[in-house]
Amino acid sequence: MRPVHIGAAQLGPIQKAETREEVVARMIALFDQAAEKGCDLVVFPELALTTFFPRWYMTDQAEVDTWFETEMPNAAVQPLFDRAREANIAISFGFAELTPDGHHFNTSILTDRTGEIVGKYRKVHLPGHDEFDPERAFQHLEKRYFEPGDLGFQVWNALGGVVGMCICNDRRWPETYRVMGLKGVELVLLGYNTPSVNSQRSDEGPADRLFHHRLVLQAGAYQNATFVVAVAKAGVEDGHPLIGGSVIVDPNGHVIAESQTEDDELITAVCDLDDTVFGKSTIFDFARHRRIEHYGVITTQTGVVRD
Ligand code: CDT
Repeated sequence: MRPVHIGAAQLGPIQKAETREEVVARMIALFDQAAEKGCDLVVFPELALTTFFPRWYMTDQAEVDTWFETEMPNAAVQPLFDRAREANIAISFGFAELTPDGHHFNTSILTDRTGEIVGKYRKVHLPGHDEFDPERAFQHLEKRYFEPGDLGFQVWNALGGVVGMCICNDRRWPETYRVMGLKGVELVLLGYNTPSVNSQRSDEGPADRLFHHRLVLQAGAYQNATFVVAVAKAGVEDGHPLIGGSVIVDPNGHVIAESQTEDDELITAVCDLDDTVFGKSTIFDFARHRRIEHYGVITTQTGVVRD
């Protein structure tokens, strides 16, 4: 048995005017609930410290940069790191990263139980567009404000297992899970900000959005025999709704914990990482069953090319 007690700390909406200090206080309140329950790890959403700013079109780079963190931890977030270290609990959360040499990434980190950052992931699949799009009901400007991540899909030895991270839109791509699966991942952590409606078609609403969300998480977990923990920033941010639906999925693809609200809400599950062994050694024993001679186009082309 390799049990890891995991807390998925969903955040409700963060309004544009809310400060990082206010948000970190909410994160600490969720963290304390998780500590009370005996969690080993607490996972927070994508861009956890601010509103989902890529919905706002900005032309002044100085204004854009106000949404980014130049250090991690920094003064605003230090109280969360301190609390985590005192409680001997690992944490993971997402933030906008501005590097010393001027690069902008949509990033998440994993700490160990002492509050040391042991893993960093920079979002690879950036959705949306890079210029103002008057055809859309609202903007999604991740391609404007971020560069594609340059670290790939790494995994880390942590909490007695093999842990990987991805962020939001990455969860829709099977390659994300498979690359980590090929590195033996047993626990995938991800946060997300997913609008409840499609900005480009009015007939795709929250039910479809939640269906697609669960579909990809459950498939990714099952097909790679891994736990997946997906944590929302949810609710209505300055008039723009985001889905909830934070879940913990087991290696059989079953949802074993799910949030019920679109507010700050903690869900927990004890995940025995040994539950990944059966799938990895039978139907998804990659070494025995994969046929890589037929997979070449996966890494040599992006769009569709007819035979
Ligand atoms: N944050 C993020 O990646 N959101 C996307 C929205 C896609 S629609 C442009 C998602 O895949 O949930």
